Amino acid sequence: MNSSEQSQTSIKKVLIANRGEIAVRIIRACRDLGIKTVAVYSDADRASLHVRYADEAVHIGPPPPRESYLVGEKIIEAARKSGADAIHPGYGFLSEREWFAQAVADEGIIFIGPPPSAIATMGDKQSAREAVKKYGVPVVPGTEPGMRDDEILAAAQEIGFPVMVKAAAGGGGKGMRGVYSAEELPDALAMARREAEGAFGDGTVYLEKMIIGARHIEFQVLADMHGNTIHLGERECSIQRRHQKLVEESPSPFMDSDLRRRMGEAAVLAAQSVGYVNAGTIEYLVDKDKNFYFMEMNTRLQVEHPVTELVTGIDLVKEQVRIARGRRMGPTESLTEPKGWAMECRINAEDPYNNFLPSVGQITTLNVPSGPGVRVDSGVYAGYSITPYYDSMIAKLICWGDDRPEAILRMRSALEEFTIMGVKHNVPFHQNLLNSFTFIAGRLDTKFVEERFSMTTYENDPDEGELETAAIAATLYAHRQRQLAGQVVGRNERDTSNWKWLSRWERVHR
Ligand code: MV4
Repeated sequence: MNSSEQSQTSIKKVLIANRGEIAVRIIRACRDLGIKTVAVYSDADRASLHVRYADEAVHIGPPPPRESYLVGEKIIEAARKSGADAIHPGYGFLSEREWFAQAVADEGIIFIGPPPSAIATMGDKQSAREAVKKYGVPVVPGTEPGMRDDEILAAAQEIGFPVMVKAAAGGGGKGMRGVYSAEELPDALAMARREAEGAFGDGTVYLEKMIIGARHIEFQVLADMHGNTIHLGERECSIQRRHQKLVEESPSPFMDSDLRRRMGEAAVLAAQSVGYVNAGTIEYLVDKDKNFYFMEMNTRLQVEHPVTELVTGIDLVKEQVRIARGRRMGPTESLTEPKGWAMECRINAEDPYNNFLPSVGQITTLNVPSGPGVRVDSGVYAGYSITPYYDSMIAKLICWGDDRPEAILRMRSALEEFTIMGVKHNVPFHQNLLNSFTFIAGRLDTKFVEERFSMTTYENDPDEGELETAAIAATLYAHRQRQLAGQVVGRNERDTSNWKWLSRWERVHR
């Protein structure tokens, strides 16, 4: 036996402490590895796909998550009874609860995720800042833990307004507010503390300089138990609404090789600063001058992981399981250059014409796109009923192309093929977005959807005629070049997606 075999732990059966598309995704990775799976389900999920696809399924309670998917004891009990030797938490629910990871380990069950201590340090956003700072990772200028209010005020003057007040226990945009002058600060601190105490049971807040007009770019990291930590490049997540991501892509149109190397190295250091093991994500803010700042680490598999899979060829869920088994992870080097371009549209049961209001009911017709470069991760089927108990994401449509224009064209044609009837959904939003010059030009920012995007007009884009024309021309030209080079099979003059662009261009520039 060599040393790596000695350190391996056997995993023969995995319980998936989640539901929907991510539970299905994890089941598929386990099947690939020859591992049996156990689903858990609430009353609302008896007929869900993850229950059908798993080898076994255990009922864990009524529909509200607090009475089922969030009850650690029920899930551990289900694992014990079914003889599962590992638990995969997916994303959301119990995936970033230190106590759950610890409770699982205390039962002698493998938690397919990071050590509880890494979840705890990164879960407190202020301790995360301090930890990564010690390893030389750039953070936004801000206050230090334990400061009195007069020190916080002095620090704010030093940093310069505007600043952000953030809850240490917050994250993902929760418990965050902007403060624009010294006069507002005392009230803002008091209010933020009260809210944080109410929402998280921890009133600790801190300040950061407000980075204006920033992009949200995150790095995928993988770390095994043998001291190997790598990054797998970035994901651009700037297309979001109220902190809900809607479109993600990899690489980022904003990225260059040198910036990728520097941000990637910092991401590896950030993971190492907390002794990270398994898959994780380092979130950065990047300003227009390409200064980057560590924001948070997500200590779980993320919704948007498929775009990284498509440009690296690495199955992240399989790597998670291999790592949890104690093996050396498959890839040994950080990503230097991504292969091609991947883009993900989150398909939600939400009405884009009515303020993204969630829609419930039965899916009567479902036509799922497919074809070269098209992947759909979904937990629904025709006849499935969407309930109000869980988030509204029903599928992820992920498209890959040789380059960004091809990924966009494939996404447009896949969105056209997607037919969902019976519930309102946001496919029209994505179609509109992919018609926007701003998006096509890759000029993404986190305010675009909320402040400048509209479903009902063609005025999404500021009139910067030449830039718009250049963006669209470049996209069509790149595609045409591939056609001429014979690299694209089956596209011709009547290609409807090109057609729509041209007719739209004519409308705007008539
Ligand atoms: C910021 C910021 C500007 N300056 N921090 C939002 C999610 C959470 N991870 C932190 N967030 C932000 N932190 C400083 N110092 C702006 C945001 C922000 C944001 C970040 C990424 C994506 C969308 C966003 C929308 C609003 C605010």
